[in-house]
Amino acid sequence: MPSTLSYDEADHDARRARQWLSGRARGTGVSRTDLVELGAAMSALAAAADERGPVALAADPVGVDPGIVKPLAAEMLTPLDGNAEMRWESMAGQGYVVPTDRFFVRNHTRTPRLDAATWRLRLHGDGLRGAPTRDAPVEFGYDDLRALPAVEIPALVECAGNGRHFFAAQQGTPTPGVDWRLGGVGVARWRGVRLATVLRQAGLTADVVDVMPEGLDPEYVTGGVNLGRVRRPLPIRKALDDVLLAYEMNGAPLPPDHGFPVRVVVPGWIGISSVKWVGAVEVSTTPLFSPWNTRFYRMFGPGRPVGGGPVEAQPVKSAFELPWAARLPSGTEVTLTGRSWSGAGPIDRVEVCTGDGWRPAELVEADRGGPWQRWRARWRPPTPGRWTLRARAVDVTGAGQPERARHNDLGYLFDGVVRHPVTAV
Ligand SMILES: Nc1nc2c(c(=O)[nH]1)N[C@H]1C(S)=C(S)[C@@H](COP(=O)(O)O)O[C@H]1N2
Ligand SMILES: [Mo]
Repeated sequence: MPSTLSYDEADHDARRARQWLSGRARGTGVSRTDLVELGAAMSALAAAADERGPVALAADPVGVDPGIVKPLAAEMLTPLDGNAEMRWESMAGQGYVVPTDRFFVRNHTRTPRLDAATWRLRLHGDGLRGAPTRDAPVEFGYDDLRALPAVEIPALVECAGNGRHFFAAQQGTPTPGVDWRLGGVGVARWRGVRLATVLRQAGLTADVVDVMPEGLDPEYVTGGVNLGRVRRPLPIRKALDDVLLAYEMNGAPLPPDHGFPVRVVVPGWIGISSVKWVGAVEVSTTPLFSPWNTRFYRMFGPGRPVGGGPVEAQPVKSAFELPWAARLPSGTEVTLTGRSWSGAGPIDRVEVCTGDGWRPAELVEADRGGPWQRWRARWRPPTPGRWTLRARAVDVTGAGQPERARHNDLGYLFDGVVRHPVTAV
């Protein structure tokens, strides 16, 4: 179940930034200027970061992506510049979780092939008081982790850029980055050991501030600059709360594309926090930085703080389990199904609009309190022609979905009501 703790993200972020500027924080690959002179320049960098050529796609039903191991069945996944977006219609009639064959993939480079037998998780940093001396690394093998107490939770992983397409398509303000519609999200059952268990076993000092997991996939090079391995710090409070080191997804060992042998799962937080193929975790008594919390995955733009605002929890979104665009029979009653979710807590209520005002959707009771909520609503398209379907949800914190999402230069956290086109025939 989602955590009920709330974090003052802005507070933690501001503290990080103050310590950074006073020279008390560290971050390889991040310069002081990055934080002082952020703004438009950062958008340009991010734009360069996403300038990777489109992946050639065969017309046959199973696509191949050179950076992704699993087959991309055309009815389940749409290739998107080296990533793969889930097709929402493939969730109709499915259970609570997204089957692994259609779970979205977001890779900065490519899926590495790792061997669990030789894999090690290395914890290091001045926040450890493990043997033999402070600052010495502590290692765990795959079997060591599997021998620790296990937990299994349904958790939502969503790309911060999910819905970015609609900044351009609905609001006329395109932003750089992967052009996700709404399929950059999924809920899976993740089994593993709590990061807290491993951190405590390694031995924490009393003054730990941040922990930073790092992936074993290739270093990320963009615009001729090597930004190193994918990594992003987490405040210790979140790290000790509901974060998992997961080795199973939906009852099977993690598949290569989703982080084999072990990945981090940070429920409700932007996908980049859930580092795949984790190899090291830095534990630090001073705030940590990486390009993934300074150049990318911050809110830049008019009305945003100098240096950008933090991005941690996902906002509220809703999606219909229908093709884009859908064809439905006119004059016949159909059951529209969909799902809504929020990183801040469970969904409280959902409404749909088929053109004649908002009305409540019927919620699947079994999903109450979980990371996402299935719902349904009946509709009889009155006449042949084009229709627009809309859905919007409110979570338990009272957060809802505006008609128009607030702009940010990198196109994160789109929470606007999406207008889903339907042709009735
Ligand atoms: N090591 C590593 N971890 C990573 C990434 C990556 O490229 N490398 N991508 C991140 C991003 S941006 C997202 S949205 C999620 C996607 O997880 P998935 O591919 O299992 O759906 O993984 C995150 N973890
Ligand atoms: Mo992401």
